[in-house]
Amino acid sequence: MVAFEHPHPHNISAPTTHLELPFFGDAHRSLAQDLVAWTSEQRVDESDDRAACRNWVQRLGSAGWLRYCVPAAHGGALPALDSRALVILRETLAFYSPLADFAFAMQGLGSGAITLAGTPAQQAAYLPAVARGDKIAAFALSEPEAGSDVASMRLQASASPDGWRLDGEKTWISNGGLADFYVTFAKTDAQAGSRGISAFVVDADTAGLDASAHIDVMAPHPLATLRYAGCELPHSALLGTENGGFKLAMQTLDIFRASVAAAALGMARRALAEAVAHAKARQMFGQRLADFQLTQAKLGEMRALIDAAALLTYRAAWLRDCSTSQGAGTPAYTAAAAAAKLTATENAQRVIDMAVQLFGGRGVRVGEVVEHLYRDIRALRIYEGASEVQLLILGKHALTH
Ligand code: COS
Repeated sequence: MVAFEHPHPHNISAPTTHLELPFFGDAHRSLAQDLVAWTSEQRVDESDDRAACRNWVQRLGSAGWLRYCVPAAHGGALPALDSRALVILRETLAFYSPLADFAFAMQGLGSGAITLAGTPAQQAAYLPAVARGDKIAAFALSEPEAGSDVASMRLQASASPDGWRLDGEKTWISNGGLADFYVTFAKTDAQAGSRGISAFVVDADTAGLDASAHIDVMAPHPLATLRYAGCELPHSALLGTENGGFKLAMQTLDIFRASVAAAALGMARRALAEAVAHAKARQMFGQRLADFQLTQAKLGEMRALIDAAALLTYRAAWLRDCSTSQGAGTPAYTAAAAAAKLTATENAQRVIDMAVQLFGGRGVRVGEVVEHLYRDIRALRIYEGASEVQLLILGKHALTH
């Protein structure tokens, strides 16, 4: 495997002019500038995705960026999770290194349910360590037979004398085998569908938990199947209310959906920047590739797809942060986040494909930035709610509001 050398040619830096839009405040603008400066100086060998992910978590923690994943009361940067800050962080990190974005995002997603519903003791035990990069977090929801259909999960949590006992399997778990703890969703009432699921914090060293089955994917990042064989958990491992796990999972995903859109946006912006640089440099038929109207039309289309994705992404983040009537927890916000995730990931796939096409043969050479982005983007249309799930959410919302 050829490493995705990080960062790519330094003459390309992440754009920031869109931050002048009224969705953002001055604190967001300076956050973006500091982050662009920091990220463009990092050098991480990404040939081993697990080692690189650890390295990124440590760097992101030391530099203070992970503090945006948790609230200030537990070592975070701001009083509450700020969706626009998360969007800026993910968009910028993904522009430079999709793996850096992954490392950042999983700290947030893996600890999000503890931020939302943890007891003070749970929050104190996990959140400051997540913010420092001392503990790596993971979110264990999917199962071999329960991806989009979360409610059909089978991992069973039964009451035991000292607490709970977990038996079953999770799969496609990001940071599997690397994480220090897994926020795990399990059935506590097998007959109750989505109302019979509860969340638990499971430490990686819990007896009976096996995270050694790593899964290799087209854009390498830490991923594994988890086996829970009679994992005994204390009462204090229950996260949130008993049988309240489905809503907690949905609320956690809601926070981060706009940020998945932002990651896609960062990758699309990088592909456009690469395509523009290539079009200006490449000579063919006695002129620059950029001088052909066909090229200009393609770049124009990429730009429009990116702008559409950006506006939906920033709108969703702004609604969550600032709107009382359409903000966090409202169906209108869920729909806005779904529209952002759907559009940004689908548009980014098209933009990156167009960039590969503009690069011609070089576009498919292993090790080219656009070749790597082509593989990186694909999973974003599937994970944290596939495009089809976002369409269902939007369709349901259209019919009921
Ligand atoms: N916030 C809070 N509550 C929510 C919610 C949200 N975003 N979405 C649903 N709920 C609640 C509903 O209000 C409903 O509550 P009641 O039981 O009190 O009525 C309950 O959860 C069930 O909702 P619904 O009937 O809409 O659930 P469905 O089983 O129809 O599933 C989808 C809805 C498909 C949208 C959901 O299962 C989903 O998002 N699946 C994708 C999951 C996913 O992202 N998987 C990837 C794993 S992470 S990589």
